[in-house]
Amino acid sequence: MNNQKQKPDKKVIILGNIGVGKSCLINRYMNETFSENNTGTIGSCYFLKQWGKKNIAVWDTGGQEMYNALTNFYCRYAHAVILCYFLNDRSSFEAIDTKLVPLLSSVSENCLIVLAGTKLDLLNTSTVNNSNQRAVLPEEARAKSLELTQRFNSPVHPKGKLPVFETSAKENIQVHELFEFVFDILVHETCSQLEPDTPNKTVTLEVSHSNKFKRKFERKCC
Ligand SMILES: Nc1nc2c(ncn2[C@@H]2O[C@H](COP(=O)(O)OP(=O)(O)O)[C@@H](O)[C@H]2O)c(=O)[nH]1
Ligand SMILES: [Mg+2]
Repeated sequence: MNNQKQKPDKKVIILGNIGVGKSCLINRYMNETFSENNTGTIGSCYFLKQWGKKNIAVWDTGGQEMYNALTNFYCRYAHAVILCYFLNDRSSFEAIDTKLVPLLSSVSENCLIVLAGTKLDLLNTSTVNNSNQRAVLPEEARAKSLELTQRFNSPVHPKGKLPVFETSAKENIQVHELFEFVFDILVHETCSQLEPDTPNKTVTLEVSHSNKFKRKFERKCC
């Protein structure tokens, strides 16, 4: 591919426990494909996407404990991190605090942190059994997102949209929206940050911007 020779301007990392569906999200977005028998990711690999005038590298990571040191290394200077959790597996959501956030010590200043619940389609199946029950409520994900946005002083979307998505790579739900949300924010670095000492409960993400900025932001990229 031609753009693989170009140097990336921005770096996005996708993290989450093994099997949450990281590689399938990327495959759905990049190739419009989905595989029921996706093979595990060894170490890390990246894909390039041109967005506007920027080249954005999206790094896929293994998720296994043995790759943690490697993942920590790949997180260096990341401009955005997508933290994935399986919507019907509580432990994968808890891993955000216990396992994933500790890997983020070397990300760029004001790194964008996005939460992505995965396999939404499994919650919609008619044969409801325990394994298909939702284990993470949308409001819990929103609260976690606000906490992380403050902690990392992440940029805020000009329309106040929270960086939280519930996705299905299989049924192509919210996958393009997820990646394009990230890319749009990364190519427009003038997004505002939350005030560092703003208490959680009073945070409003409805930030206003000049019309000039809005026009720039909403312009369709490639
Ligand atoms: N039903 C369903 N299965 C999925 C979805 N995304 C991934 N999977 C399955 O989950 C397994 C692990 O996916 P993979 O992307 O390799 O996980 P990774 O280890 O996080 O990269 C594979 O068998 C996929 O087919 C989804 O949106 N819906
Ligand atoms: Mg993988």
